[in-house]
Amino acid sequence: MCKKCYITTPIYYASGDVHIGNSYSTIVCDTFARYHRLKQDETYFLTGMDEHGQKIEEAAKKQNKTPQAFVDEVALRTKTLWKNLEITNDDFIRTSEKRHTKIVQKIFEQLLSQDDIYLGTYEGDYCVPCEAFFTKTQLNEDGTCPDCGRKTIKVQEESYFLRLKKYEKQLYQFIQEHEDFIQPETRRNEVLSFIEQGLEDLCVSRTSFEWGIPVLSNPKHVIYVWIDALANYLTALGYQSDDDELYQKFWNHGDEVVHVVGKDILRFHAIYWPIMLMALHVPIRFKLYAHGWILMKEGKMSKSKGNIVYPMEVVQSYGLDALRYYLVKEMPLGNDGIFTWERFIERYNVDLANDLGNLVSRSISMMNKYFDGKVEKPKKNEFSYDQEVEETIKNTIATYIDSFDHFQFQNGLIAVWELIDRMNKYIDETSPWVLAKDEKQKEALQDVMYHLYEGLRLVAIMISPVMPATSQIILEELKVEESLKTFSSLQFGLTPASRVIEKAKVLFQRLNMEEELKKHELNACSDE
Ligand code: ME8
Repeated sequence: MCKKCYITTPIYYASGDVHIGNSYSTIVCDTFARYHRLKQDETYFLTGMDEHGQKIEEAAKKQNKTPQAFVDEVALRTKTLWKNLEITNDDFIRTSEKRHTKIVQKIFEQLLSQDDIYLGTYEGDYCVPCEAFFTKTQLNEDGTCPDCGRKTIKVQEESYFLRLKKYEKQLYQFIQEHEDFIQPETRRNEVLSFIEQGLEDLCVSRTSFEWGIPVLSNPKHVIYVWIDALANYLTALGYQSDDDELYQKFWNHGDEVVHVVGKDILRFHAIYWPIMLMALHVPIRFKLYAHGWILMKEGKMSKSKGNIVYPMEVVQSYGLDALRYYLVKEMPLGNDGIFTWERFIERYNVDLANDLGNLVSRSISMMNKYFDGKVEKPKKNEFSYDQEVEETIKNTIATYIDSFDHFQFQNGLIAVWELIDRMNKYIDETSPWVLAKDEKQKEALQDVMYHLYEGLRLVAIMISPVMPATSQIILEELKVEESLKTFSSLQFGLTPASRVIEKAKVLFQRLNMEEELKKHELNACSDE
């Protein structure tokens, strides 16, 4: 079934370079996009940058740059990073682009004319040295600034507000009626209980800084963060522009719209965004997948803790697929995962070098040794294990599809690695080196090779959204023909015959834990 799917990442703040934590959002979205393309779904994958706001204005000032020049540089570095991580996004939206700012102004004016936005007074606590406003809940317990710890002062500022209260009931009902709107369920429950406490109208403009989209009818105000940022999901599709073909296709008439967000920005997407759409009379077509954080040993990654890991650091030492595998596999949807070099190297050695790498090299070497690289479909199964392996393959494919369809990549990969383990065990059970000594066992030996060949072919297809390069190498080494690399060929026994490459590449070279940890200037640690 061919579906039209629109997949988005959060747009990243251009206040600094993206690290391994934010890259996680992009890598899982890329996995999802690649999976949909594998299924032959028509897929549109969007990522981008959130370029306005006081923090960015300040960061630019510190570097003696205009905010625009500052964000231009960050955007360029981010685009290059996505290219290096082989992210297959179809578009890269920047909130300082005209195509975005024009429509955001239009949306704001529409909401204003409908009285969904009104002019009021924002009262808040302001930290003078930090030049920042804070809400009551953001302040330290003694009322001081959460950033610098100094006293804050009460200030009033004329601001526009978006009516959230007006839509509170409608939103609550919508979430209750659409069980899969917010996933996983724990996050959905959090949002419902937040709404139950009552919503306050949201301040959506500021007069205290300039780097933002001016309100068209009152330009001393700039549109404050969330209306600007959230609208990217529509402006990138050409919503309300002269060319809204993508909007019509992927939003209005699309089959699946998925916004992937970290847990810290779930509320904005689960509350402000649907309310904005309700007010704009745009259908709420999206589902939200909220993921947890990648934590370091010391907790969340932060510049002050000095524990930030940048993705290229990992890629340069261990390759892209190892990074992609680790991030996708180690993070259960909705919960936090952990990144430590020790854990990363352990997974690299066990899952990639030992389990997958060995299976590929052992299998290809035996196919060459015993049959000159030729593999043929056997007439019958020779072993009781054959049936078991076929059964495991069938179950693995079913679990994989069900998991990947529902953004549960970790479960899908666990199933694939169980199959890899099963095949490694199958080699031990059938002992091909013993069969090879007896000419009468030739068909039995051929049968074993075929099961390994098919198992590997299917593993290679299933890992392709996560580890595209590794998948491609395995498929090439097995000389799988194009028609048998597809989603619809995820089935045991479709290969009539093949001739594999003479010698397999070492996919993942085993690493020495101590040496690697030394390189990262970290001591071996128990990370949990
Ligand atoms: O929030 N582990 O941008 P952002 C996993 N501009 N995810 C992490 C993470 C970590 N350690 N650290 C950050 C913004 N993230 C807004 C979004 S969307 C209309 C506007 C995730 O650059 C975080 O949860 O601060 C968020 O989903 C994303 O990176 C972008 O964060």
